[in-house]
Amino acid sequence: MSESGPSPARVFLHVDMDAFYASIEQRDHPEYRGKPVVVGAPPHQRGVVATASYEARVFGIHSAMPSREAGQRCPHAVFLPPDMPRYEMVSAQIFAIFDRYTPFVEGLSIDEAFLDVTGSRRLYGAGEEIGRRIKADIRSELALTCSVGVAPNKFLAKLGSEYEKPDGLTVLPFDPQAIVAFLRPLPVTRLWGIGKVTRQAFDRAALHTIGDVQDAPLPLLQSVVGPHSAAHLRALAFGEDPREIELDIREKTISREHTYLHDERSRAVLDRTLFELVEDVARRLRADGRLATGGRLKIRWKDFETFTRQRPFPRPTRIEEDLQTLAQALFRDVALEQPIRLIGFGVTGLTEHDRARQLDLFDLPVETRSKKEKLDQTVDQIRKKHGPAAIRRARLLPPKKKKT
Ligand code: TTP
Ligand code: MG
Repeated sequence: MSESGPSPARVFLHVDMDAFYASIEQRDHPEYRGKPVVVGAPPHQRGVVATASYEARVFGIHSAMPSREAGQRCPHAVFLPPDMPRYEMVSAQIFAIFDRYTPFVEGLSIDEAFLDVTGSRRLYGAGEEIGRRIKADIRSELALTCSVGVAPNKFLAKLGSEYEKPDGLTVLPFDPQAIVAFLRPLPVTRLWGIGKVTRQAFDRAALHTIGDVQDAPLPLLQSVVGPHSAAHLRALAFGEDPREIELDIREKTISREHTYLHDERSRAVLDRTLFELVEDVARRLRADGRLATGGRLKIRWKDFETFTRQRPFPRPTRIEEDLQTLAQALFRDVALEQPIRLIGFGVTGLTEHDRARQLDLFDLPVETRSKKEKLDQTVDQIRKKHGPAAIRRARLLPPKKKKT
């Protein structure tokens, strides 16, 4: 059985962006293209390399290496501080591309994900074709490259994406015998969960390749990694991995909308409704704890025709004022050609709090941002205690529409 032969029961993809932070910097600053680029701490300070461009990797520079050492290895490299808000934004765009091809997407980090495309093949072709399309979308829309592995399970898909980096597309065998043969010569370090200590234990037991693990009697494996892990590792050595995609069950958007009893044509009334909807979205976003990367306005006209307009925030945010500003800007651009039935606002591309938090280190002014967040929290607390009407924010009136 191969991907092109009888249709395999399950098909997984693993997609991993190439030199992610460094590639974004080279894309956005043409003068860095073709040059060794190191993203992370500067070479004369304590701190480490987050990632290095492939040109810098030639000098032996890699993630987590002290920047001082990177500076010694390649003094003419371009050193750049991480720009997390920008990388988060690109990450959201990449995940939006994955979402086109399957609802079963498991994000592993800012730049990699597993996709279960088993059910997508009817629409988009075999796994290899889906991998090709995703690469093409990422290249044409975001001007970035990634590496993709196509395989019957998650473990093998990840092996595949690492197999030919950068800009690779690797389809692993789907036939069990061919899988076993493919795995045999690979070093044991390719098995998941093999860290340094385990590796030494493997070395002592003369288990160097995945083939050695396949051939080892179970008691030997148990003596090396313990009874629980032994069965798991042996299964992996034979290319078996029963794990399913773990969905991030939290919604990626928070939105609210309002339908008028009578179609509305007064901009003042519409502004007011929108303001209150955004207030509510902001409150729910704060309770959620994540940051939004974009905002979306929804309008349904009297004749039921519906449209949405969206725009990214300058940086991921959960500050109410940012949401209001964006919502007003989006609505200001809408010409009221007919009365409105429904108006709605939502935030999109919600991203994890922790990861995005680091952005404050590099994206000043932190002071102002945290003051605004504190103000938002105080409003929430007062409302919780005394009810929603206890405090009203002064409405920031949208600027007058430019005469055209
Ligand atoms: P990786 O996918 O591990 O690395 P990469 O995308 O830079 O390079 P490639 O996949 O082509 O080998 O990590 C993704 C990003 O995560 C990376 O660009 C920077 C960040 N990162 C760190 O900040 N610290 C780290 O130790 C690692 C490994 C990554
Ligand atoms: Mg990567």
